[in-house]
Formats: sequence, C-alpha cells, structure tokens
Amino acid sequence: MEESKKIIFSGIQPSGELTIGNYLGAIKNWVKLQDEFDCFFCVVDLHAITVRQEPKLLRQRTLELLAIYIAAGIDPEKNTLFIQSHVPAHSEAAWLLNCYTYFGELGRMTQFKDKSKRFGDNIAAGLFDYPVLMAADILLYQADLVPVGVDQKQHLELTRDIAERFNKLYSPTFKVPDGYIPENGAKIMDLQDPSKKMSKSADNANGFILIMDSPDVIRKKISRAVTDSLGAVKFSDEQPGVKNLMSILSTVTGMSYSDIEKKYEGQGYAGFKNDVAEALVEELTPIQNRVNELLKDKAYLETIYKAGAEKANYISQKTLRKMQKKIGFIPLSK
Ligand code: ATP
Ligand code: LTN
Repeated sequence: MEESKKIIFSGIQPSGELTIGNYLGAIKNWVKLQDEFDCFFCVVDLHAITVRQEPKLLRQRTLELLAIYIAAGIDPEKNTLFIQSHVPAHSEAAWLLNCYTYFGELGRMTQFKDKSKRFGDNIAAGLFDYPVLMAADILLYQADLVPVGVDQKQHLELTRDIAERFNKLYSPTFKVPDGYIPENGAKIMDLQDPSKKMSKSADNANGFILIMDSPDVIRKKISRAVTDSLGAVKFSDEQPGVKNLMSILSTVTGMSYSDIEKKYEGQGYAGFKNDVAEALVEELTPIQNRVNELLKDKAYLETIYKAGAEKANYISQKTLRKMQKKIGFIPLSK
C-alpha cells in the first residue's frame, strides 16, 4: 500500500556540471530505492545561489539536472521530482528553523569552513545558513531516510538535532530522519589527488569525470589517473589511487573488490584502467543520449516539474502550518 511506504528525500544543487561522484554517490543509489520507498527528489536551486550563479546557466543546469534524474532511471511517475524554488515552504520553514539553530552549531560545519576558505571575503550569509535550509527540505516531508554521500553526514546530524530540539520544545512535529550512506561509492576521490573528494569545482579538470563527458574524454582522464609504482591492483589504503578506481569499477559493475583483485592479478594497471574507462563509457553513454533527448522536449520536463511542485506544495504546506501553529502564529484561516 502506497501510504505505508517509508519516505525518502534527497537533492542535488544545480551549481555546476555533475560528476560521477554525484552519480555514483547519490543518483545511482536513488534509482535502487525508488520501488521500496515513497521518494522526493529535488533540484535544490535555492542551495545553488549560496555561491554566485549566472542566471542563464542556472536555468540551463536546473533543467539538465532534472533530465539527468530521469535519464539515470528515476521514474517520474513513481517519484516526486521537483524544483525547490517552486515550493515556497522550503524558504519559509528555513527561516523558522533558523530561530531554533545556534550560531555555534553552524560554525562547526566542515563544509562551510572549507568553502569559506575558498571564497575568501565574499562569503554570503546563505552559505553559512545553508544546512538549515537543508534541514527544512528534509523535515517538511517527514522523511525517514536521506540518501547522500559521506560529505553530507554532518549536515544530517544537524538536521536530526534541530528536529529533536523543536519536538522537545513543543510536541512531536517532525520525524527524526536517518542518513542512508551507500556502502560503495559514497566517496569517489579526485583522480589527480586521491586524498581529496572528487568535486565539480576542482581546479584541475583531469581530477573529475563529468556525467556528460564524451567517451574519449573519459578514457583520457582515466588513463591519466594517478596510481603508484607498486603495479598491483589491490584494495589498500597504501594505494589510494588504485583503491579509488576499484571503487568506481565496483560501483558501476557490481563486481566485488576481491573479484577485481583476482581478475587483474599480476597484470599491472593498463588493462585495469582500460576496463574502468569502458565500464564508465558503457554506463554513461545511454544516460547522456537520453538527457539530450529530454532536453529537446522542454514541454515534457515542464509537465514533470509542475506535477512534482503540486504534490510537494501540498505536503510541505501541511508541515509548515503545523510548525506555525506550534510556534504561536495566528492562522489566517482555519
Ligand atoms: P561541490 O563539489 O561543488 O561542493 P558537490 O559535488 O558536493 O558540490 P552536491 O550538490 O553538494 O555537489 O552533492 C550532491 C550529492 O552528491 C550529495 O549527496 C553528495 O554527498 C554526493 N557527492 C558529491 N560528491 C561526491 C563524491 N565525490 N563521492 C560520492 N558522493 C558525492
Ligand atoms: N546539501 C546537499 C544538497 C541537499 C540535500 C538536501 C541533500 C540540499 N538539500 C536534502 C539531501 C537532502 C549537498 O549535497 N550539498
């Protein structure tokens, strides 16, 4: 029965071209969860403006991200796909929750500390505040589970703290959500510096592979990926580059680490790298073709995000009204 399914909420920012880190750490996982759960997958454009965005590019990337969700296999009939700015309750709930979140808590967020270092003097208040908006996203839908990569764990813990605080201060209002971090692919590392997370905003483009990279670019970037001089395909912390390529291969093909080790035993890296590249090409090419088709059919994408916004508005308004009532605001109508 539809009603008894647990609820999932997750989102990605349309703030740049998506990498295989976003795909393997987030989207590929969502595809597996869609039958078992009632899922809300959001294009979080309000989050994207925490750093400056070019309006035309933001519009393009927002639609492209929606197309990627669908092309990767998320069924828009079964799940609620929507664009965050179409649902005003997110901004409103974020303001309310701001008043139940402490400055000190936000100051401890490592992603803020990292990003603020990178952006120097031009740090928007929104960048500091962004985990509260993320908490609002999740809590408005009474989500049970939030599938994300490892880097979002701290934000999820904050979401739980805010929910518990509000519930305790008034009365149970929010479901306290759990994170859902995949065993495999939760942290794909930079191909040039495997001590760093693969990120679309890295300076060296050889460090990341984009979902929309062409087969030749994928092959070139994998062949240039940093490994080591040991020459053995082994899943070991002493070989972070090889370990990262193994985790990419395993997440894409489903092969276990021990099977990968056996297959390439005594062979060096050339054939292994070649197979990693081909596995990625095979995985991504059909997605890319479908994204390009979908982007030609803007009317279809519009029907999807309109239907998604309608459902998301209905559900989020219910929680927002509950919050307002508990806080002590006078309802405009009963
Ligand atoms: P940026 O790199 O610009 O800070 P991002 O790539 O982290 O941004 P987000 O929109 O913040 O992009 O992330 C969307 C989702 O992708 C999150 O669930 C995040 O955990 C996941 N993700 C991002 N990078 C990786 C990665 N390298 N490995 C696994 N998952 C990742
Ligand atoms: N902060 C997340 C993106 C995000 C999100 C969410 C993820 C915004 N709202 C709600 C899960 C649930 C990030 O990946 N930077």
